[in-house]
Amino acid sequence: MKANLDKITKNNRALFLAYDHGMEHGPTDFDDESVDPAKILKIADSGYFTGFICQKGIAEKYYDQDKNKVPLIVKLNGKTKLLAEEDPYSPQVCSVEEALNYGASAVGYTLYVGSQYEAKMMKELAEIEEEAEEKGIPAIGWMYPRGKAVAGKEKSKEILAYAARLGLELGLEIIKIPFTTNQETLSWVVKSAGEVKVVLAGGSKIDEGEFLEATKKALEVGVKGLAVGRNVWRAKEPLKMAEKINKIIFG
Ligand code: FBP
Repeated sequence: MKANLDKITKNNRALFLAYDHGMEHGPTDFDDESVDPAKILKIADSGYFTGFICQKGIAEKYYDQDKNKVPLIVKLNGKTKLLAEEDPYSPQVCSVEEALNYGASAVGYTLYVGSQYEAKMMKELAEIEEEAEEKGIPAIGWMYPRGKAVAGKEKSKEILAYAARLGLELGLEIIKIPFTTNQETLSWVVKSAGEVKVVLAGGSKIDEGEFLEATKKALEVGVKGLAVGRNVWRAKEPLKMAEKINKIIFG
């Protein structure tokens, strides 16, 4: 069955609100407002987003399939930053089946391209992709170059394009790559990904104007949108920031 991208895209573009940081970084990214999943889900449900990304625990306890309008995207793997391994492995912690029970419209998985555990993660992601396709929902890959083999080259044109191409070869529908402002790199990444839609992570919080400008520039070379966290929910006024990003992406 062909995965249905209609639910999580609009006019072939996407804007996802990412909120899986509690597992990846711990609560250090949060303040008194953003530490509360209910408040972030409210921002996600504002109408500006085509998806809300979280881990299974938040999906189970906060996402209400009858009330929430924003489509749910469940991250199926994750790790903490406490071990800070040079070659990271991010184990699967949720199945496609479980994500569907929470009402997921898509599933996500982080693959650390270049890590010594890359083969293990490729296998897990390939199995997830197969099952997601059977169920008709899209599989989204966080294609993040990381590990000794790619140290210092994580955002190079060649390595980022390789990570993007891997997403196409593995059968993914959307790939998310680390935030970069280099148009030449992004243009080659987009070409390398073929029919797979490329979205950008937001990265650490930066100046709002600078972030909006970078978003515009990324779209100019074929990037299809963002899967952004901190640059929205740590903005002075998250809803206003969401509205501005939405305007840039969807017009
Ligand atoms: P941001 O827009 O806040 O960067 O979120 C994107 C994201 O990929 C999250 O989904 C994830 O939790 C985090 O960044 C991973 O960060 P890191 O680069 O430290 O692994």
